[in-house]
Order: sequence, then structure tokens, then C-alpha cells
Amino acid sequence: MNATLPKILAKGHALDLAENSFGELRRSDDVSHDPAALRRRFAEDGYLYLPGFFNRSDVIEVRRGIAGVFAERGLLDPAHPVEDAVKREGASLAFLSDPRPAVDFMNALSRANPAMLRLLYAGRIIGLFEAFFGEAVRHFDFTWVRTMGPGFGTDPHCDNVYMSRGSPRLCTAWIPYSDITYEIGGLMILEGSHRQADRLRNYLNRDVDHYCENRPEAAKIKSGEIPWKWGGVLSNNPYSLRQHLGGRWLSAEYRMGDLLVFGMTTVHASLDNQSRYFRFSTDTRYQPASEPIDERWIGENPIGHGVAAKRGMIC
Ligand SMILES: O=C(O)CCC(=O)C(=O)O
Ligand SMILES: [Fe+2]
Repeated sequence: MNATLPKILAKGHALDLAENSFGELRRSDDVSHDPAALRRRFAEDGYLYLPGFFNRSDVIEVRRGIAGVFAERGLLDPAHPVEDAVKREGASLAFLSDPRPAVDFMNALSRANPAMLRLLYAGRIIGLFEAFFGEAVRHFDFTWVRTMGPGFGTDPHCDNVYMSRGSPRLCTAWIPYSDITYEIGGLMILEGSHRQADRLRNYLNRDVDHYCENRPEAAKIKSGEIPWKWGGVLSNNPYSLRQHLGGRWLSAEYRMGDLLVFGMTTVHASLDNQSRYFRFSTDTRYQPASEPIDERWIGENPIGHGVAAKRGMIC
């Protein structure tokens, strides 16, 4: 089957597409109405892949909102319909590599998009998490809106290092607002990685907003001059990381309407975008309402990884 796949790139590396190195995510839509079965799947796989979970028309409405903002900002090629979201030659989103402007941009994109807020924070998805947790659900207020132009995908990481100051049962929901071929590139998960916590302990115990008070750069981190010393990446080479940790990289050609849920210790990354289209998606977080929450992501204007989030340690 893998013989029919096109070249799949991640951080510029062609992934090994042999059957024991790359595969498709296991679908869990067969058990989506059975909370106990969902919990078992999640424990087994470290993720839940629910194709067609949302009404496609609701998702398309969200996409239109994002594409409209991109058109207004001159980021789209005017020779193509806005809804195709083709990147204009030379349009730059380089500012998104700095955490503060990225947080502000994502916040603005989500707050200007009521269809997005409805999809993410009401109705079907809340029902799913209530059933899954077996209690009331609370979500982070911050919405990570990813707008990935042609180029590299996201480096392999676990979400724990960005948001572990609250509930350990926190889950990520990754939702595409494009139909995503392998050429456009969506999320991928490293099979079995949620069971590698022992091997990854040193990594998983870190927090990107911790810094060493007794190191020369401490003053610059405290003042915000250096946003962070370490960006939370586990590896910048998905090909060799897989060789090292084992398991297959699992992904899919996603369709609008799909939902992918995973836990804080599941290693994931995304494929490079080899097309001219923007890839739009969000990732949002849900947890049992009764558990503590990571304050960095709460409120109208969350502090995120800003100065107020930094914690000095002696190391
Ligand atoms: O969409 C991406 O490229 C990365 C998303 C991600 O890291 C996440 O959903 O936690
Ligand atoms: Fe992530």
C-alpha cells in the first residue's frame, strides 16, 4: 500500500515509507459513542482519530473566516479564489516564529471567527470530552490557530512541555480546516510513543518557561529580551527520531470534519507543506473541570509563554 504514496517530507527529510516505518492512523469512529471503548483506545494508542466527527459545512464556515482574514492582509494570491487559500508569492508569516506575536495573531484569528468558537467550545466536541472524562469539561481559553504556508512542518514534540502546570489528563484536539493531502501535510503521531515515558522522562519533565536563574542569559529571559532558551522541540529530525524510538509515523489524508485527539505525552509533528496552499488547522485543549488548570492559557489575553510565565530555577 505504501508503495503508492508520494514523497512525504518532514523537516526536509523524506520519511521512510516502508510498512514498518509509516502508516495510517487507526480510526476510532466505530467506538465514538462508547466512552469506555474510547478510553481503552486512547490508553492503547495514545490518540483517537475520528474522521467525519464534525459537520463539514460547519468546518467550511470556519475555513472561510480564516481565509477572509488572510485575503484582507494580502497573504493570498489574488489570481485564485479566496477559499482556495493559495499563498501569494513573497507573503511572509515569519513573525509567527516569535512566541508573543504568534500568540497575539492566533488570538485575533480565533476571536474574529464565531464559527470557530462554536465548533471548538460548544456542542459535539464538549459532549465527546464529557463522555470521555466522565465529568464536566473545561477548555483552555487560548486557541492555537495554525496557518502553515509552503515549507517545513512542526518539529517532533510532546505538548506536556508547553502546558503541564495543570491537569495531567489534559487532551489536545487537532482539527483541520483544509482537506489535507500528504503533499499539503497534516499532523503525524509516533506510534506507541505515549508508552515511552520512561525513556523520555528528562524531556517530559521540562517546561519551556523554566529557566536557569544562575546562568548569564537569565536577566534577558526575565525582561523578555530572549523569549525562551529552549523551544520545547524533542528532535528536529523526524526520520532519525523514529529510528531511535521505534514505532511508525502515523498520519492521514485528512478531510474537513475530521478530529484527532491525543494526550500530553504522545510524540507528534507535522509533515512539510509541499503545495502552494496554506494548511489551516487548530489545536485546542480540554480537561476534567475539577482538576487544576495551567494559568498560562486562561483569560481573554493569556500570558502564554510571555514574561509572566517564566519561572527561575537553580540549575
Ligand atoms: O499543526 C501542527 O503543525 C502542530 C500541531 C500541534 O503541535 C498540536 O496539535 O499539538
Ligand atoms: Fe503539539
